Amino acid sequence: MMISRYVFGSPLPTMAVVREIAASEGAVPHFEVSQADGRVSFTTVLGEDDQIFGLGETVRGINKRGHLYRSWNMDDFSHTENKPGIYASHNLLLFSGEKGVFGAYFDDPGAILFDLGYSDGAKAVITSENGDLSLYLIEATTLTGLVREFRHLIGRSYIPPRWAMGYMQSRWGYSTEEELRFIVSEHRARHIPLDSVCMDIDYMQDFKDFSWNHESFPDLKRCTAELMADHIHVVPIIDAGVKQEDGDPVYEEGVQNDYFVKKEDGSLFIGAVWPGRSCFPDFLREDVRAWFGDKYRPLLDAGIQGFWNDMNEPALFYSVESLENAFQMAEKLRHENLGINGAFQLKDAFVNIANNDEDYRRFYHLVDGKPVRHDRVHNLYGAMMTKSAAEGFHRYDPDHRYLLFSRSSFIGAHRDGGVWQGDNSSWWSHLLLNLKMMPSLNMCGFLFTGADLGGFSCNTTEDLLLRWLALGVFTPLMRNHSAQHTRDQEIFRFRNWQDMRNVVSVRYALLPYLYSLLVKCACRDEMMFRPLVFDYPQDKTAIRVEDQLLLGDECMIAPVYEQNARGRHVYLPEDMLLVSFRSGEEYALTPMTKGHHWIDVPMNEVPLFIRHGHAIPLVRPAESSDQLDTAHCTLLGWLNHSCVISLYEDDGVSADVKLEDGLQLINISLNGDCAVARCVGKTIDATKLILG
Ligand code: MIG
Repeated sequence: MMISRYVFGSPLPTMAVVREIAASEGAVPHFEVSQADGRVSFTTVLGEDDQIFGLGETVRGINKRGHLYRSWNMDDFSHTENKPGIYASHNLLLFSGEKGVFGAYFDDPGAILFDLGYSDGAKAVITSENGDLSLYLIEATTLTGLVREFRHLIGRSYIPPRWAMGYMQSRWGYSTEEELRFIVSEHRARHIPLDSVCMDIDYMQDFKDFSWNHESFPDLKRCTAELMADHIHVVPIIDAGVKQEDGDPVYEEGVQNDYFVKKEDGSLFIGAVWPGRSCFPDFLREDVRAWFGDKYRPLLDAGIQGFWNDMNEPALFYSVESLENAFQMAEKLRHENLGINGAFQLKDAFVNIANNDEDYRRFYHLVDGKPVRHDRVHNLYGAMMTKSAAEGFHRYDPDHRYLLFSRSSFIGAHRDGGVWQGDNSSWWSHLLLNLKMMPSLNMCGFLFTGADLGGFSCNTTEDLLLRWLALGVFTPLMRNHSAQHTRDQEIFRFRNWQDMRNVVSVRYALLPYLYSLLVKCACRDEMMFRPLVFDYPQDKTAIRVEDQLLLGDECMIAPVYEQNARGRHVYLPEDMLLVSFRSGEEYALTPMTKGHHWIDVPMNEVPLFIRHGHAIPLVRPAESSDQLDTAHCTLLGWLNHSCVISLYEDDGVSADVKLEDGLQLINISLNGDCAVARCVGKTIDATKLILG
């Protein structure tokens, strides 16, 4: 048995895994188990050089050893190193060391503490705070093998439509049809490729879910149709909280049918988000998911094909109760001479009204008809909202792929949609954090992911956006998004927009390759992005590299992530071809040998490494993914023998994805100093291949 399951307490359903595994009895391998105060802890001894991977979307390094993390989905817009976690709970750990590898998945929808060599450097202690969980132990001989086993357990990853891998422009603040058109035309006029524009909360009427402002969007259907004619998809946001307002159909139906979460006394739990006082659908219930999922219909009818779901941790600005407590505290302190303690008490009384632990204990879900206090299942909320939307889209149109990405997630949601990495900042360190989250998310099944390019909070700089786009070229979700009141961040706002445009064109040249890779990885339970340790476990240098990643079986990426740098150090674990892209059509090729190198990376270049013996296809860039000509391609690579490469291709939209049906084989034969490539239905230029 490659995966075994051990049960503690009475686990609540999470829908994370799709394969049933009978519970094992007896001692748990690898861990010492201890139970106290309702908690259960799992302790494993770490060798001096052991590494720990996993935890999906969170802060800090790829190797998680040496710090404390906590699974507790949280709307935290400051992704700094001291944080225990952010919006997601991905409770997978992979241990790797002298004695081999093993994996552990803690299937628990409540809070879990991961003390990974923090309190005691030689131990990892994982504590389930509720003590009710299934622990899955995964055995394999390699890290890649562990991931394949685990991914098989949790089911096939979400596959977006191909257009979703085009460039997206977003900003919190776009509020009118004119504004969307302006953004699009500024891209089109400059030939900056673009496939989608996102609408943030300002398109709504008073921030009410599924409404839109009819003054700003007098005819949404016509607007989306016109933009679609220009190959642009409009992608609106939907928030978890439903405005409490008489007359609002979502609110009224929710109340009538008892679809919102309630307090112990049976009254509605009221928390505030954008629209002020709001109610929260009990997404853990199937009937509520079906109801909410159908609410997307009017927007779908208006021609919308994709959504992003936000605030689904769920985020709470305050609850009626927490606000009242804060006012009482303020009242109490009002006439006092506030010294250090009093002053902080007053301030904290208000700061703590948001996302307060006590509020998450105030309301209940119905699980199998029985009330379950929210904190016990907290980390599932976003995933169940994603499921609700995904199932709604499927009912609406079972024949087509949909675009969906969420802020909060739990393992299981990787089958229904993607995730964006939340409110990062326009900091260079967050470009690197974006890179580091990619493989961790991939391990947990989330392939369609990316971060807000250029950074969400704070003001970006030209060079940061340019370098960040050069990483975004490779991430499946390639979206420029920024917060209200920050500096304008669209490419066309900048002096060096041409360089940025050329960087985006690299994405379009690679798009068929990247989409093929995503589909293959989804269908084969593989990672698109891997840390070097996965492929070179014996290479003492490679196993510690955290600022380069393998991409597919063919490539390695090494973005520049420091301001004013004009190059960087890279470690090549084997001979590779450096492709220095100046655009999707212009590039220099430099064969390089295994070892340490300094590479120059001028501001207008995107570096990509291709492993010796491999090749990838490149198409002519276009201004939208629909306009790409995939019948013609150019191969890039460095080959010393004939080979066959495979490429998955389909219409990019039909729901049913079967890998076998879309795999095309490109035969490359080398004859002396000449390469010839053949593939049915394609014209292939093999003259750029480096031979030898
Ligand atoms: O409290 O909708 O992460 O992308 O722009 C902020 C406004 C709410 C958080 C999302 C961000 C979005 C913003 N939202």
